[in-house]
Amino acid sequence: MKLHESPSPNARRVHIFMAEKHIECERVSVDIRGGENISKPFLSKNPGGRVPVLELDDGGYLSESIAICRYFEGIEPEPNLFGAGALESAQIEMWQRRVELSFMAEVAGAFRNLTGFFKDRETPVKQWGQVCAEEAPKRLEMFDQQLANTTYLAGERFSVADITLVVALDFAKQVKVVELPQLPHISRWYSQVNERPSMTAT
Ligand SMILES: N[C@@H](CCC(=O)N[C@@H](CS)C(=O)NCC(=O)O)C(=O)O
Repeated sequence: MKLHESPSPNARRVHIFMAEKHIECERVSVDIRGGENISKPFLSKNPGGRVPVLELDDGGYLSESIAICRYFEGIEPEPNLFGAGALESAQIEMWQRRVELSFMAEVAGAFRNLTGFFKDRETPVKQWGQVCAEEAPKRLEMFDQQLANTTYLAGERFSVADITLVVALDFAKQVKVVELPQLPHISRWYSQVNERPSMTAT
């Protein structure tokens, strides 16, 4: 297996997931700044033109971070990060999607539209970036409320939902396009999650 990647939040999600499961594989660096991910050879691996992409030993490819993580969960089931049984799996899926669709997407929208980082391939819309930057912090409240009652985002088990939230928060801090509020339960959870060795995986 080979992981085609660049230093980026979605690749980091996969790095953390792999570290939790002690999975290692060859890495191939993709220059997303220079547009290698939208070149013809790369598009033949992932028509979506994004990293990360997992190249399988049979020559096939998987993209979408969560799909890659699900593959790893299948080949290395422990520790369980997607849940066991109907209810827990659905709860983890629910929180993972809430983070991805309501917070991570806003952070990405603010970053892409306010900085124009990818303006060679898309048209940044400053006003839209501002809307995303205003929305993102509000979306954190539901996670703070949940974490008032649970150790981890989807319950008492560390899961892929925690990985998505920590990566989205760290990316927001790094690119400084969103003002992050100090929320007590997220702060408690963040310190706890950051004690895990997987958090420094690259
Ligand atoms: N939904 C995709 C998103 C992948 C994504 O947006 N990757 C970014 C880096 S974090 C990228 O490749 N950006 C390059 C570009 O937009 O040209 C996933 O989960 O893997």
